[in-house]
Amino acid sequence: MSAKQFKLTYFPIKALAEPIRFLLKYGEIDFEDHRLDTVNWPTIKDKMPFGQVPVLEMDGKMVHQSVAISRYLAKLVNLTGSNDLEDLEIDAIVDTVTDFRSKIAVYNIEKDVTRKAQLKETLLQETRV
Ligand SMILES: N[C@@H](CCC(=O)N[C@@H](CS)C(=O)NCC(=O)O)C(=O)O
Repeated sequence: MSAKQFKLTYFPIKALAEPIRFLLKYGEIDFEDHRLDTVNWPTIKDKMPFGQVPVLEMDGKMVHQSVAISRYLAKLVNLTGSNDLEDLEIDAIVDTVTDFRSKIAVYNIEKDVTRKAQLKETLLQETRV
């Protein structure tokens, strides 16, 4: 589809990179799926924009922010709405998923057992419904 060379850099997990991988696959765009060895991350971090991943390189140009990358790729593979209102609805769903994911992330990284149990209760009884 595109003559550009794509390289996606992320950790060896799905998380924020998986929608990008899905879109590239959907568009039959060849890409290097570079899954970082987490042990080497401290030496790589400084080379990444804002010290984070996922990062997509297109002909060597690095871009970051998973949702911005996904929006760009959605346009590239014709997976956008057919008008501004449909685009708004798509963006609203994406932002809702992002909100939900951040709350789950807070739960996942919590170390305190009592606080973790409270967060789980809130997730199940309030956030999920
Ligand atoms: N809003 C950013 C968040 C990126 C982010 O939080 N990346 C994490 C991995 S999920 C990261 O690079 N963590 C390593 C670090 O900050 O040192 C996006 O959606 O791309």
